[in-house]
Amino acid sequence: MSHYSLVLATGNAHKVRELFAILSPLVPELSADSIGTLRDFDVPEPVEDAPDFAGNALLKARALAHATGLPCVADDSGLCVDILGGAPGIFSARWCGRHGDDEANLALLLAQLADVPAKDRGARFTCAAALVTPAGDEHVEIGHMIGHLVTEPRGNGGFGYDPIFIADGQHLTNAELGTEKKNAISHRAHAFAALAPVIASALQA
Ligand code: ITT
Repeated sequence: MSHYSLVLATGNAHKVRELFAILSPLVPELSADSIGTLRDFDVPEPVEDAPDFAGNALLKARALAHATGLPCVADDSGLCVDILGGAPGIFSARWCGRHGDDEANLALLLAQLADVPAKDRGARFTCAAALVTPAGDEHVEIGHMIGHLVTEPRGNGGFGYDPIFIADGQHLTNAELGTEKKNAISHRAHAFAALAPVIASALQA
């Protein structure tokens, strides 16, 4: 019998850290040791073959809820660049051809945008936050963070494309902002703020 009351269906350690920080104040009944992650269970990660963020978030949460018998939360997220028609989008984690190579993904995107002037470098992060309960209830919420891309990476915080993204109203990249400020305005924070009441009621069920 597991002592977890909620499981995060993600293998991305950066996301796990951000999700802990975002969810703890929003769902106070969740203590750190009541939240498990994909790493705590011997369950293979599902193939993310849905055509959109919401579909991929749901399939990740569904697979783990089915395997663990616990309410599961998943995040599917990515960077959508205006001039690329929304790419990398759902392919953000594997844009360079390998899954999870943040440095190579960022370098390839910067090279692709080398000749694009500042006025055309609009982009947004999108996050789909999904909850699936063992009874089969499913919920998804979408959050965005709108901004633009700079030409050189700046800052050591965050992960993924954070060093080249400046959110509207900011002067620093997400990687320079610091965790607290990023978590106050991020796509992930918006999506999970909307999902938090649903998570709270699933925990009471
Ligand atoms: P899981 O599927 O196991 O959750 P993943 O890293 O494969 O982990 P996604 O398929 O959702 O997750 O891809 C997310 C990618 O989008 C991530 O690898 C980054 O490249 C980018 N990304 C998402 N949120 C980001 C953020 O807050 N800051 C920077 N890059 C982000």
